Amino acid sequence: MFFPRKITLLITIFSLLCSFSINADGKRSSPEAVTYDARSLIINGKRELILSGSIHYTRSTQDMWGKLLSMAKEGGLNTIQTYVFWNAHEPKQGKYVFDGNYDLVKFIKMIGEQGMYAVLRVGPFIQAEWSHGGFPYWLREVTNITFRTDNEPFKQHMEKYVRFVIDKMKEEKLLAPQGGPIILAQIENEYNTIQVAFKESGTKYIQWAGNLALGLNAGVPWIMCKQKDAPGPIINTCNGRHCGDTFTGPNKPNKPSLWTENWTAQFRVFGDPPSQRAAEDIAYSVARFFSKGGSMNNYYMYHGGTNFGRTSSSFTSTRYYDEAPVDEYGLPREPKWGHLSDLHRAIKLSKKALLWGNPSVQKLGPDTEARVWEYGADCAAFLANNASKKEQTVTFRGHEYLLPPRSISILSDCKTAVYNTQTIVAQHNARNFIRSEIANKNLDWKINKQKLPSQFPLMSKEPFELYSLTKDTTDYAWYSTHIELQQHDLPMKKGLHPVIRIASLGHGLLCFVNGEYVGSAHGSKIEKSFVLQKRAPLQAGTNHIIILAYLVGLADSGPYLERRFAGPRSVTILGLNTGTLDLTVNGWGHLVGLKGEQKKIYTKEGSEKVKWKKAPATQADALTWYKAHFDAPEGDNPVAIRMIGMGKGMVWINGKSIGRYWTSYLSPLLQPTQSEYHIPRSYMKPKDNLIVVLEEEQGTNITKVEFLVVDRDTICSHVSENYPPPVKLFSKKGSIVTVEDAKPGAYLTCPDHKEIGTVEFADYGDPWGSCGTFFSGNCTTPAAKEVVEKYCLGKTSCMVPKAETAHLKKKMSCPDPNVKKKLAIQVKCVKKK
Ligand SMILES: *[C@@H]1O[C@H](CO)[C@@H](O)[C@H](O)[C@H]1NC(C)=O
Ligand SMILES: *[C@@H]1O[C@H](CO)[C@@H](O)[C@H](O)[C@H]1NC(C)=O
Ligand SMILES: *[C@@H]1O[C@H](CO)[C@@H](O)[C@H](O)[C@H]1NC(C)=O
Ligand SMILES: *[C@@H]1O[C@H](CO)[C@@H](O)[C@H](O)[C@H]1NC(C)=O
Ligand SMILES: CC(=O)N[C@H]1CO[C@H](CO)[C@@H](O)[C@@H]1O
Repeated sequence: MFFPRKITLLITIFSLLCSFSINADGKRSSPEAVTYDARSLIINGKRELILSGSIHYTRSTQDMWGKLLSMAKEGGLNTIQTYVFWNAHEPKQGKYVFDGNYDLVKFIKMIGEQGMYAVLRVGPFIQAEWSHGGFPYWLREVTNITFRTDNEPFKQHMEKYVRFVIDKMKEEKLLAPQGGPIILAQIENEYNTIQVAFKESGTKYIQWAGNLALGLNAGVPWIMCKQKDAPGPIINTCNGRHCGDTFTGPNKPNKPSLWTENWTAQFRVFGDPPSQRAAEDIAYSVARFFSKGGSMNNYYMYHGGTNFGRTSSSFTSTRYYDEAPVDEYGLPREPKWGHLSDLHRAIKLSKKALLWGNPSVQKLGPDTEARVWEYGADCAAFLANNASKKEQTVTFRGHEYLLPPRSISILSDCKTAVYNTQTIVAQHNARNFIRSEIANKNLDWKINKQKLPSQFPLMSKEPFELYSLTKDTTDYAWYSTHIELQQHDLPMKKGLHPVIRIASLGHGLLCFVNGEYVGSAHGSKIEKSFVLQKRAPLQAGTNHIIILAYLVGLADSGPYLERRFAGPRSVTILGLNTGTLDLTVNGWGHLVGLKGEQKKIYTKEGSEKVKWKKAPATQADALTWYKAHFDAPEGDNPVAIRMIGMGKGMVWINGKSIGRYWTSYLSPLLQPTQSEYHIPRSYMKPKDNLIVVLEEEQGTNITKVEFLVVDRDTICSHVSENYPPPVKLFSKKGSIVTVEDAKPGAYLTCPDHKEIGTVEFADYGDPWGSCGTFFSGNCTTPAAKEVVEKYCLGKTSCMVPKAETAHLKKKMSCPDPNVKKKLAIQVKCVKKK
């Protein structure tokens, strides 16, 4: 049991570093080492609640960082968490990269400039759906290495890198004791999930890793997530969806209860259907965690972003956690962003009682309870209804509260319910992808067919293993062999053809026989190995078999990451008169990468080195390069490209890869997992941008591809009769929550100072659907539209007071007067005239 419990003595485990610095505002601050007690982290001598969100600098561009961080701050976060990506920073051994979107120092500084804290998850193993879990490829080639266990070569490289990162942070004065924003650091990552594979070596290793971290004298506490036996003062933290109920707690009574990964959705791999985690569910589990004594929560992810280039782990889609509170494009996903902002306000109103108060639990009914924190006159209560279907009214300290099913109400003074996790007061919005007029104008696609190679310089008896062949320099490698056949080997009957059968360990391949494309096949995230079996146009004489094998990222999880294998394992020809012919040890030639990649034909200079032809109107061949020029889309909203009509490949804009696309990989819903791909604004200049597409598959249609402008200018409100006013209208005077001038109602605010141009939908009764697609139910009030127009048209923000609904009720036509009434509004924001 870890909740509730007495606060133990503040234990200072790190020597107090006495450095002084001057803040940006000129004020002198005297930073101290960050410590903790059983209740929370202690920063500058004070307990602190940490509301944190993960944003990975590698998954957006520098010009996006400022806005992302300010949205996080505005959303009520005080901390940003990021991994540190080893293979981004040291792609070649000893050659460090810290520029562009890999500029970790700048990112951390920007967090500090926002007045926020940073949590640095150094790893160096990070998983993160990032290729190789963050390990550089070269690490795999270190003699006798075994990753993440008591192995000398591994420990040596890990130590060198971890030291390098922490030294860099120290040099730049980014650690809290130096006046910088970093308050916590993480060593290793979810090690418990693989520890059993290494038995005592695993235990030894995790002890060693802990000592390594502590020995760096960073002056901030270290954490290990999902690590029950985190050694010494290292804090074990929870990762999961419902840490309020699943976390067994810190492993020592003097450690606080921290939640480092609370998934805001689920990352997706190609082949997955859409997945959402409702804002109400996230809010419930966060409120529960704090109500039970948690003092830090981190949203994983707060902004997911984009896996540019070849950075995603095997089969992971190019967009990452697009369902997070801030979407891939950096736009707020409502109501998630707003509903969680409201939750943070409610938690902050309760902060004093939460951090210094004494906890108690009171059962209110069968599925209801109150968790109360009291500190003198200061009091905060969390009233929980855990019944999954039933709404319940509870009495707490003489007042009645209505609790929707599976919800928690936060009473920031033990009296006023300022927030309920199930009751969304925040506005909703819908994302629009609008065809760009400018960028799609006169798109003139040219093609360059990737020729099959004729030289395969690397020879061996059997096909080479694909990871060690490509060494993470490309997704592609060619395999070639040839066989002599006599006329009498081939089937005599007309219409009968031999078949080529290739068994591969992953991830995919294209097969060519005698220069002819015979087909392709691929595995999946779950089942990486697969078999291709196709009719082969074999003939008497010499037959050439060419395979283009490909990878879609390196694996990022599990033990023995250095011993994963991919690529063709066995090749046979079936249906010959002489029986099955096994070509596996027939002698194979290999060639790494595509000619076009070597020539960098996705860059301006490279594209001029090859001949391009006008794209034909007929179906295209497999393995084709396309190029065109376009002007940057109008306005300054984010930009995407819709790859409908295409199969699988990669897109480059002015030489920069925006990631792999795989539109032909359909989910069980028979829709592509991802159709739109983000093109960062900073990759484009105003005019004449070069786009190059590499398409692997046959029969695609490049003219279907279109440039899009992305917005969330469709905003909505969907509130019911007994909604409270928004939390932001409440404040705390002493220990009392007050609300001045706060009226319940439907609140709407356009993004980016736009104004409400049209009211697209408004109804009072039982409308249904969601923002973007509302429908009237059986109870409807057509007059609602006029009322909303009166309050909102031409305004940046508006509020339709609840009082109006009383008038509307009289005009409502409704067969069942007992129906729960709701007001639904959908408006479109437009630029101010
Ligand atoms: C690698 O391991 C082998 C077998 O244990 C050993 O003989 C060899 O000396 C090791 N190589 C290095 C460089 O440590
Ligand atoms: C809440 O309900 C869920 C299932 O409905 C159950 O698994 C869980 O144990 C309950 N929690 C409490 C604290 O009652
Ligand atoms: C390709 O797509 C365009 C635009 O949708 C269409 O007009 C054209 O007929 C398609 N071509 C083929 C060969 O399918
Ligand atoms: C409207 O009424 C019909 C018939 O009573 C019912 O089947 C339907 O579910 C109702 N629709 C809504 C949205 O409540
Ligand atoms: C600890 C925990 O809750 N883990 C869960 C995280 O979410 C995945 C799926 O989203 C579950 O499979 C895990 O059990």
